[in-house]
Amino acid sequence: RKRGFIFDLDGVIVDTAKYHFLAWKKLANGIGIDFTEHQNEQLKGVSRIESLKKILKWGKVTLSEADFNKLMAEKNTNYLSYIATMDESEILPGVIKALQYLIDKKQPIALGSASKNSVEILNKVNLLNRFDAIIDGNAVTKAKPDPEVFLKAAQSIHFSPENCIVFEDSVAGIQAANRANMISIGIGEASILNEADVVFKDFTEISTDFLEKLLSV
Ligand code: B16
Ligand code: MG
Repeated sequence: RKRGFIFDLDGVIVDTAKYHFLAWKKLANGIGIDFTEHQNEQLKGVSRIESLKKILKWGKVTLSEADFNKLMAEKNTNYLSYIATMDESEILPGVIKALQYLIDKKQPIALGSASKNSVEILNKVNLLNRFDAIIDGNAVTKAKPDPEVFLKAAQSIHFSPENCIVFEDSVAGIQAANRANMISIGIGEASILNEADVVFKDFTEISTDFLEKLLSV
């Protein structure tokens, strides 16, 4: 039996949160706002524009539209300078094995990410050709927890939502998958991702037996 498998990018396939952190911290500190790892956690799965709005709110800073756009562009230039250093060694443990298992079983695989840099990142880590479809921040108008990104991903691989399985590391992303009526698999802390159907610490905990079971439920 076939299922549609939808992977989030940041936090599931690669750990780009550390680069987002460095770039957001530089931006925030540059306008006199503190920025902690804890705050960075709250930006996971959140779009670039919503992330900057949150940082400004935390720092009680208001900006003109022109300055807002300038800072967003600067943040991305800075972030991309980190992305430029990425290679296959940054793929999170167990991910390639799981992808390869699904490819061998001829299961369609789509990306469902909030990032507008997803193609660039997948290229750097040499995974672009493993995906049948890429739905990312460039293809959607509504950010997670809105289900748009996952519904479009399902459509792009021609699967109905209830036959799709989503791997996600963010609370907003798990909510999006649930709202899309898909099976949600959390990657991270069970206490944080408690709305997911099932949670694993990382892909090394996901056995091929488990993936096989997903094809038969
Ligand atoms: P960009 P995901 C999300 O990716 C990140 O988790 C989030 O921290 C980031 O702000 C967002 O992408 C937008 O990324 O600035 O590259 O467009 O987890 O949905 O793959
Ligand atoms: Mg993520």
